Amino acid sequence: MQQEHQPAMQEKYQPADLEVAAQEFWNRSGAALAVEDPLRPKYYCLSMFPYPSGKLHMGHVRNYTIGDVLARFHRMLGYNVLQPMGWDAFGMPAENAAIQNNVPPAQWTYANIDYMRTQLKRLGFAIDWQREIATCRPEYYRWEQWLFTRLYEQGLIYKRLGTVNWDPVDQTVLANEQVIDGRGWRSGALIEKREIPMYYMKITAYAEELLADLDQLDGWPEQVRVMQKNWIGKSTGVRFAFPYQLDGQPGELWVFTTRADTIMGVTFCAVAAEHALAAYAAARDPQIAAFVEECKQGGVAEADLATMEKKGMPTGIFVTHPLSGEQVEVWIGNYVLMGYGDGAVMAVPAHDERDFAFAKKYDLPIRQVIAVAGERFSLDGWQEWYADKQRGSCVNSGKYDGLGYATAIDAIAADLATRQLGEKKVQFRLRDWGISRQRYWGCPIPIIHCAACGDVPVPDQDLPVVLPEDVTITGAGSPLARMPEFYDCSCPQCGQPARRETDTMDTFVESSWYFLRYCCPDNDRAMVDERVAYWCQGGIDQYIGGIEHAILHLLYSRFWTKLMRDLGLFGDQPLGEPFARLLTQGMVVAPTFYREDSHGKKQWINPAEVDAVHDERGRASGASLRADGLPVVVGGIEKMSKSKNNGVDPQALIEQYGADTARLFIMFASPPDQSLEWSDAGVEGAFRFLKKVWRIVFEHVSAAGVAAIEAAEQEQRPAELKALRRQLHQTIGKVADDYGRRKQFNTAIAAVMELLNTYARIAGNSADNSAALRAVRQETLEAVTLMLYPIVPHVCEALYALLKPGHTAASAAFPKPDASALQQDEIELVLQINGKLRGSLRVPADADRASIEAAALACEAARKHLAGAAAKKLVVVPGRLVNIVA
Ligand code: ANZ
Ligand code: ZN
Repeated sequence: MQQEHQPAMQEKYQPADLEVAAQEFWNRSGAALAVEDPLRPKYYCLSMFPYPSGKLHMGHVRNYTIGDVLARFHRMLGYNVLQPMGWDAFGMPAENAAIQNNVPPAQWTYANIDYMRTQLKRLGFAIDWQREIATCRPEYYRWEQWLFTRLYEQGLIYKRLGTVNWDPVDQTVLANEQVIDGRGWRSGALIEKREIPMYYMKITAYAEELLADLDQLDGWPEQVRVMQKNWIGKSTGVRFAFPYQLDGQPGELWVFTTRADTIMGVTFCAVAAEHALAAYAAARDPQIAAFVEECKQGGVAEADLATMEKKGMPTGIFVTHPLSGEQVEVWIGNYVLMGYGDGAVMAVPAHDERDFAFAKKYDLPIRQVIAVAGERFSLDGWQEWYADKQRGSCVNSGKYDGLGYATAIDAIAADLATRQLGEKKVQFRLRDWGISRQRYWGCPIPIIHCAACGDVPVPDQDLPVVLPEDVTITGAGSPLARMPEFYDCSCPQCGQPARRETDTMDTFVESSWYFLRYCCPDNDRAMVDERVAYWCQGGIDQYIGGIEHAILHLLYSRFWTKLMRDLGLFGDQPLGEPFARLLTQGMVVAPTFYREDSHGKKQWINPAEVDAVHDERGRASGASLRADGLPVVVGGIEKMSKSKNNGVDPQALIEQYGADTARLFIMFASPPDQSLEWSDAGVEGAFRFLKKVWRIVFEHVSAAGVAAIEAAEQEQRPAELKALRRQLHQTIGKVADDYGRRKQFNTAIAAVMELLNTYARIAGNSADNSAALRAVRQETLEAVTLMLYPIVPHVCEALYALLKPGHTAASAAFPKPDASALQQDEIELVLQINGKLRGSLRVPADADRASIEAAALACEAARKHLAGAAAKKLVVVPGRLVNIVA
């Protein structure tokens, strides 16, 4: 049965009341509930779930509005739509807040969830709230623990030593972002590196597939695919060894190179500070030891390796070149990463830019072994062609002289292989994923440590390992490690007293599979079930979120999906890639304002507290603080952030203007993947537009009776109404394409605005109320309401009920363009006389050249401008213009 939504007809647009009414109606009618229906095509619309930090920020509102527009649009196209929501609820901020406010993290988190859920509901998103997930609930994380035990048994999770940041004052492990300039963020103590046992997920076992499957993801932004590709970082090269003798013992220094063709140009080797040979040298020379310590402190990000200042020290150790037999000295170099390849390189300063800089600095020999015809080698500076693989061939390389890149590598790899000193090798930059966190507010790792049996996974019947929620957080170490009631247990294998693991999992684990659990959040017997096959078949149709998750979250989610597939959890519908299409929304930016205090430190002032003057481009050119009327400095336009105090609270916006204005402003201000600049004027404009739409519909609905109009006007009507209908149906086509294929919502809105301008011009006259006009008006306004519905659903729900009593926009179909209305029976040509614009000419769309020429010569403008002169020639550009040359 059709549910009634019949709001009272009001002359003024009053968002507060009508938004509540619309939301109540949607709730009553279950408009957003998703029920599996194999007979209907599904559309799974997923937005990245928020961390429950306290309240929504503008980035959330943008993200979820984009999702909601797509969800509602696809519902109108007849899809069975799933749009779920949940909470990425574990994580450090809850622990920090707990220390500050003295509330347990659980309590803080649940209160935030409650508040943010209210905010999301107030925005009118068509979310199926029956599927809500909070990752901190045992019903959720028990399945993650269950999967952990399966993967552990298969060796896809394993334990080894890992390096962490240790705060010696707080006696706790810190995350990288908690270490500021080498010191603990809270204690200020110098941070030490410590090696502790940690659990790792073997993502490297999937590196090849994670890379190859990127090719399938043609619904992803190219930029994100490239970032994933670079992160996985596959390189093909040669791994080989330099043999050596140390204290009479034979050893081998292994290196990885992508340029084995330059092997005869090696003039030294360089190892990382953490390398065994560096440790050997450090143990015998305090100066080397000091240098090694200095290098380890740095903690260099890989991106900086190429540009940072090269530093090194010789070890005094010599190794033997495997092909030439030459003695080569080993240096310690700060540009060599321990975590990549073998933590050592063969240095070829003539052809590797980093080695070149290093050799110049320490005056080491540089030997050219690659030449390019027409290019001259010189030691004065680095030249790009030194690295040119395509054009170069070997020189000064004995038997390899004259060989090109690929053939030289083949020959050299073969010679290394016969000496059993090396072979071709594929190397990945991707490392295994360390998931242990020495934190409280996370999913407990389901392992029991037994003195006799070792690490024993918690058996299924003892899952979940529930995280105690009533704790006191002090900031010094995890409370779990101080709770015998948590860690004391008996070994599941031998029954002897044992100790439960007190580390928790990286919160990236929860976000790696939440989108699957939305399909079956109520299943208490399995992690996933056949409903996943329904909603996720062919991939989740649309995923929307921030570009900051372009690498890790998306990579981990892809990895988990493949793990679950390989455990057979998807039955006979193997899902390999979770997200078919990805939209990365742009940042929300806003102007910044500040004053400098007496120390020259900037005091940032929120845009809501200033009055700004704008230049003609809409940029703030001057501003004053409302409180004291005195000027403030106008800073740049920057991403909304706490540090620049330029965040605008969506709540205030919603309270003042309503959810629809917030949604419309966001979708109109810029395309979803570009940055969105906050502007009060833009919000005002959005609000005005909604008032206008309201008034137009109101006038149409309340106009009664048939008023007489001038006979002359009456005659023009059919052509004008036809033009309006044509524009209407063109707009319908364009809006559907903008929403569906192009995902450019701002241009869709602009097209509707233009349509309404034409409407006002042609049909806005309420004195004329003839049946023909009424029909076109009704048709136009119904379609406008439905076209805008995905973006501003509340007001459109109310307007649609006024236009079509007894019907609801929530169950209406998206309008379809009427092909006959699109047919253009008359077209307009530009009329020129002697090349000068003299007006226009209306002719039948299918008019031939002769009749166009006749019409041109006969028209009023031609008669006037030719003034009796005969036309020498007529130029006709079909569909465009006609030029009379006299
Ligand atoms: C000699 C050489 C000569 C190299 C030359 C390059 C050009 P990708 O492509 O990123 O895999 N390398 C190897 N291990 C390293 C480490 N642990 N830290 C820093 N650099 C390392 O890079 C592979 C190249 O990076 C290798 O090839 C090696 O330098 C260096 F004309 O070997 B090459
Ligand atoms: Zn045991």
